[in-house]
Amino acid sequence: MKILLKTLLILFTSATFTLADNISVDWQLGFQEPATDLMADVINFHSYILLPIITAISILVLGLLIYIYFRFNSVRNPVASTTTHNTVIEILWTVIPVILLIIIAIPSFRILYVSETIPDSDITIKATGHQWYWSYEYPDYGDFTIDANMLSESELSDPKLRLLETDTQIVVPVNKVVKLLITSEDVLHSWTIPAFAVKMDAVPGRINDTWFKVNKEGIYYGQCSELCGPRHSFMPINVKVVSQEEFDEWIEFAKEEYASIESTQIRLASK
Ligand SMILES: [Cu+2]
Repeated sequence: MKILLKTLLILFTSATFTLADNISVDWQLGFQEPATDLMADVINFHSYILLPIITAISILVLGLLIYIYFRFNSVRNPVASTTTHNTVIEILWTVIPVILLIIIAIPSFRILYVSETIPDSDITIKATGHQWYWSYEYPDYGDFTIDANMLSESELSDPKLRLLETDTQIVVPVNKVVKLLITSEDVLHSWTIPAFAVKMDAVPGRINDTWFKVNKEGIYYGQCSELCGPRHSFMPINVKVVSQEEFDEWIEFAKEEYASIESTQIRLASK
């Protein structure tokens, strides 16, 4: 009983942590808090369509098994039936699953369509996967590249988010459509932020695109989600979502801070 209460307490408190921290926590059940409308749709689809259907099917099948076990065992039913066909039941067990699949397919296709259709974007970011870090470019704002390496354990801030924090975070404005171009320099990687419902493969020699529009400020965490080598778990993704004013300030800072060496040389040479 004590253990049960303890477990319930952990589950309850972890749910509250989730709301605050935009990260997964020990004993968490379910998804992180959604930060985009798309992720909210995904969670609703899961919680109000998939989960009830799965639960109902499991309970129905379990109930039938238990009923058969007691009603038709050899003691209560010594002479077995020789029935081989029942047209009504056969039609039902074909038609009902078809209806359920249609009920699942309609909202599922809608979510897929929304995630694949990039609206008019306010800003474009290009993410490149490397063994084993991510680099980012903001092509709308000139020629600079940001490398985001994982922080080692001794460098972590408090609370210590092991395997999640990077030395530089990419910054995006809140409530703006961000178009993300994703590619890789070496092997397959995958750019993922669970709270955004974004997971897109980074493929060498090809550019994939996706998008997100975050509706709350904060720092969001993700990890490379394609097995890419021995340090696959050491290339986390941080996105800092700020107001438009803060973003404008940061982009001015970033242009100087992360300017590439070549362009600095060109600038110096032209002076
Ligand atoms: Cu990777």
